[in-house]
Amino acid sequence: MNLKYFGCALFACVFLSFTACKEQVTIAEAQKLTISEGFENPLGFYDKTPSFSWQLPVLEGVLSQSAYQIVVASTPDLLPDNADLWDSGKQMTDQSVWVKYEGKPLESRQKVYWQVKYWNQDEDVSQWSTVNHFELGLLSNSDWKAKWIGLDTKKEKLLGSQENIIHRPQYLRKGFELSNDVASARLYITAKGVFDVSINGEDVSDDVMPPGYTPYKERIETITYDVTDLIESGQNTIGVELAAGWHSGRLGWKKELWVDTETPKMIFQLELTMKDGSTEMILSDDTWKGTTNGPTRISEIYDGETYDANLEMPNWTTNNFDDKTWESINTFPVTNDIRLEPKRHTTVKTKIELATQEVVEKGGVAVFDFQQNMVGVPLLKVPMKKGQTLKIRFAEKLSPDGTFYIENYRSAQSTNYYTASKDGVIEWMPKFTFHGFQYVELSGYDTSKTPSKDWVTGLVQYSDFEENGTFTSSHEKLNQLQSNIVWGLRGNFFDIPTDCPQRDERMGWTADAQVFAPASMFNADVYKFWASWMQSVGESQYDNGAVPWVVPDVLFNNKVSAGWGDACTIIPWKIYLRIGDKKILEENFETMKGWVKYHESVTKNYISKMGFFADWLQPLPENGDNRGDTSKSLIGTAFFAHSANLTAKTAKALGKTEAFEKYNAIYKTVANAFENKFFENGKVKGVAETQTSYLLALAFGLLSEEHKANAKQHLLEKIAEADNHLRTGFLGTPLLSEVLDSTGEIDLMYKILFNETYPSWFYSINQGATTIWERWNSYSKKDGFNPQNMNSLNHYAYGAIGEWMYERIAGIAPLEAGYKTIRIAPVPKEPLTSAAASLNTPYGKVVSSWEIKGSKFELHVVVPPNTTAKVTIPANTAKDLVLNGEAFKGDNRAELLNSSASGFELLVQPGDYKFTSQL
Ligand code: RAM
Repeated sequence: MNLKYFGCALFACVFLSFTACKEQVTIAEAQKLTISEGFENPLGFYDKTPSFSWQLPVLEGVLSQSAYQIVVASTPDLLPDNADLWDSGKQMTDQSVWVKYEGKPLESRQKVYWQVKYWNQDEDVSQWSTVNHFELGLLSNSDWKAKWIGLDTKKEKLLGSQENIIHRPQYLRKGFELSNDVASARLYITAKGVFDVSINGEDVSDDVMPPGYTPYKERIETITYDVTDLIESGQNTIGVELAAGWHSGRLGWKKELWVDTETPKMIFQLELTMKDGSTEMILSDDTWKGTTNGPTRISEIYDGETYDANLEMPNWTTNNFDDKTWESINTFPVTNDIRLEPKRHTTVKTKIELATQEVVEKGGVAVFDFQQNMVGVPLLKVPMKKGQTLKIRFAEKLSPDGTFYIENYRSAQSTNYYTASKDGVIEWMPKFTFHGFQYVELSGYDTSKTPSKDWVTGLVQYSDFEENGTFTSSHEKLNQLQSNIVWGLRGNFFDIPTDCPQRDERMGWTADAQVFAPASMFNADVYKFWASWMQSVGESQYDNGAVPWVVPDVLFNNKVSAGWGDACTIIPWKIYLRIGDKKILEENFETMKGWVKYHESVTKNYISKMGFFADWLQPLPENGDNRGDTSKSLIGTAFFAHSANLTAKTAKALGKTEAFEKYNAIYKTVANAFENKFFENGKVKGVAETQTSYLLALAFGLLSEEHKANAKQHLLEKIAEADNHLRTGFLGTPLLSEVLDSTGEIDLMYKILFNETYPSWFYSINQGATTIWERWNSYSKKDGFNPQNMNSLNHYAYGAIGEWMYERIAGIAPLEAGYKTIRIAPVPKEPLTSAAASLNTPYGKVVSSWEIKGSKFELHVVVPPNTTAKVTIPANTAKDLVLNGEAFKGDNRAELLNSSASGFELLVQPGDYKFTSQL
């Protein structure tokens, strides 16, 4: 294709004038077309005012975009010339991401086709891109003709491990007959609970525990499936398994809520278009039948699943099944108080399969070790005898005597049972629960067989996003830290950002989320994941502006905490910096304002009375408290100022000048009050002097210019007093690298990061960690487990350091929101001799990879099209800089901006560069 166009262009060049030739030059088309938060050709899409993004190809001759044209139509054959929904016309701009749709209003079910072309820096025009498409889901409750259905699962009064009411999983089915052939079929479905749907004996999808977890009293997400290929002409059968999930399980700690959870319900709307053009709908209604006498007896997120193969109902999702003993079901109308909206991020899926690394058997009990702490379920292929019950237990770690360490699961039983109906190898995996574990223990199998590794496979489950960046270095422990961060992400992005995946929490703790969000954005494509959860944050905000501890709010305790509720200002802002899409700011601006107002309401003379978790889990607290030594009032006031500042910045980015002035003034006033109350000449006064108190003051810009240097000195003293170790908890830790870096103390930050002794990141690695731990001392080889049972071994918060590893060790940071301009500024230090990162930005892949070879520093940089990069190369600038093997002279691709004592600073256009400097 390209060649053909090139050929034409060449031909034209020979025969036509130069101007005419320019008109003919056609360059390769735009790639990676996505809509809104990065969706590729989605079905059942949520956004009727989407934005469009594309990437320019990596090609000689494509440096930047000078214009674009987008065409949007209701059928593909109308493109590109007869776009009936929108033709943007030629827009003279370099904007290639987040271009808002401005065409005809779109509606539920609508199919939309689009393509784009661009003009490069020389006004050469590209070919049209391939045609991409999306189809909207059911956007409003009035689209639903179906009813909620379900059995009364309360009447059995079955109680669980904590006297919580257990709703037995239910099986719902319906047969229907079609007299015509189907041209297209869409299934719209969701549950108050979690579901698994089959049609004519086929699984409709491999989604895990859909629809996921939102503030169910406000909004339940709906899922759309294309089931055209599953529908037969003639007789058909639908089968839906429905379990309690997050909706009707014992989530959180409020016992009084579990004793009377609402019965699970399901809603189903199958819309069929027949080959003759007629339409038909199959709905959940009173014609369905149900039973709770199926094989899955109990499913509970914390406690696990119980399965009895004797109760299997072969073919129950096919036409060959008799349901006359099944009950009729209850129906409930769709009301307007709970919004039904298409899911706005991806469902959880099985993403990785881990093989067992080691099996140890003793007295009929076999322990399978994955040598990696993971989250999901086991796939079991185990020999059993009829009537045996297999007991399946989990642990993150073994106690020194080889027994399972499960104290840290607290009340979560995390145990599955499988009863065999015949002799032979069973194949089974739990369906409506998940576990956090490294070890699986089996007992109750056929002990005449020797356990082997293939009995258990670890199915790693998380929201279906792709990994988006890589980081590696010459240091094994730093690489292990990177791996632990990524496993923390895989383990705690289970539809919502969870604090931990294994004990009786697994909740959307807000501080954990805000400290880890930036690191997550480097490692995975999680913009839609965060945007979706931020919607839940907004929906969970109380009328007075308070943002709860966890989202969705299952604690219902009306309590707030500084540094926790501030997730509502910090996450949108930090994501905006990495993505450049103002939508995340627009969507969260009101929530931010409400939260700042709430902050204000708990102050006296701008000094905060907001307390709570403070610098949570600070190591070696003098007061012995999990909340650390830093003053709560100091922390509250610092976050009040910081949230006001981020709200001001947001207002500015959104062009809201008046709001900017207002929030900026609040920020300044609070900062002033903060300094007067807690500092004197840059030294903490009146409250405990801690690393975190200085970090907050410096990171959030709360001190007057003349006192900053002093404050930094006092911080350095506190760090020196701790023998150059950190003394920071959840709130202080992410600020450590930021402050030490921005104040020129990078050597010290390296020292702290590469510390091997407690407390440090490598300490846990030296103790065998394969994930990030909740505490700096969750476990040690010498002293064993931390005595507190609040001791998760998979808690991503301290993985926040991943942000600095990418931005400074490897050296990739956004200089302008969304990496339109990129800062490549690695800071190579001992003990590293090399480090490398790559990141898929909205514009394409950025690479920064360096290596020290003797006195030489080599830097490989890739800058994607339509961006520019400021590249800082450490060097002895008296000596030559070499670019791609030749002495660097500077040209319009790479231009010298500055050379200083520390190195060269260059402005670099898109392309691939290998620099060599002398150190
Ligand atoms: C713990 C959670 C979470 C933390 C809160 C304060 O129970 O696991 O990590 O944010 O407490």
